[in-house]
Amino acid sequence: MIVAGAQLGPIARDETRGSAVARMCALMRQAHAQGAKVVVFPELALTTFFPRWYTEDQAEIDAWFETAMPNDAVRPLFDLSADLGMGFHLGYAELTPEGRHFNTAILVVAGEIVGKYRKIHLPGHRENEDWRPFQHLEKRYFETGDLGFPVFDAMGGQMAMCICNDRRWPETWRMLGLGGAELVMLGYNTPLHYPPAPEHDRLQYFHNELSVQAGCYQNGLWAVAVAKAGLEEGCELIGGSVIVAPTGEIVARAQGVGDELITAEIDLDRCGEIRRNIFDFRAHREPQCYGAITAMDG
Ligand code: CDV
Repeated sequence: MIVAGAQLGPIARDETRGSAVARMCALMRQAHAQGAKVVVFPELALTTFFPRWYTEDQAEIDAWFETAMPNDAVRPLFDLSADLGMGFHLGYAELTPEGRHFNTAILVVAGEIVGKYRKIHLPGHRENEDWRPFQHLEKRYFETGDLGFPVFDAMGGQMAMCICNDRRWPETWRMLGLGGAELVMLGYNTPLHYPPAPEHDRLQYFHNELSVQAGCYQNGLWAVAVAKAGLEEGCELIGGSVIVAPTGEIVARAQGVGDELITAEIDLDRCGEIRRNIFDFRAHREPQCYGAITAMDG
């Protein structure tokens, strides 16, 4: 199958959801014209990355969240997906009827939601930290995801999702690998500048690729990892969207930091190249020795 990653350039604070959706519809049409069966959009793709601002006003925060999916603003994407018979992955801020807040991603196939994931590894902090040039308040505005690491039978394969910071954690990839995932879709908003360790700024693109390539290789699966990129409200976000093979090789990579489509022809059966060999879990894993992974947090 051909898969696509639709990197988005910055979304301004005052850009409407309708405008972001129109940009994504254009990219979905382009993906379809190139034969793609599914297109992956980034984390929190409907709005600017709002956790960079501190507020105690819950109504102000809730305005960044979606209370229904689809809703009127997002419906054009669902309609286009149905018209084209295409799949898409979308990240958005979810406010449930019970008042719970999640950083969420969905997989939609031909206009129907077939899978949902809620981000488990929430980076950043809870309180305003004046010394930072921008905040990263995911721990304040979201709850830890409560859906585990599900894998969905869709589009002729085993589909899974994770979100941004999740990609840095080997536990994420192993859970998805053990669940039988063949294709992992993920979006990210990664600032180029990491205030707690600015000496790592020069490594941001490398760490993105390192994490995704390692996850793919060590679990024998494909990934499409897609950025929201560019200078967004004074904060530089990395691009570097990639499609990675089960061998860990990058087969497509975005060149810029704006709206940009990347595509690759992938064969899900190639997961077996790794899973039958070096990472044959059943033959070689020793879970009785891994107790600390679930017994300890640090
Ligand atoms: N949106 C994110 O999860 N961003 C984190 C940053 C803060 C390190 C990331 O892992 O890219």
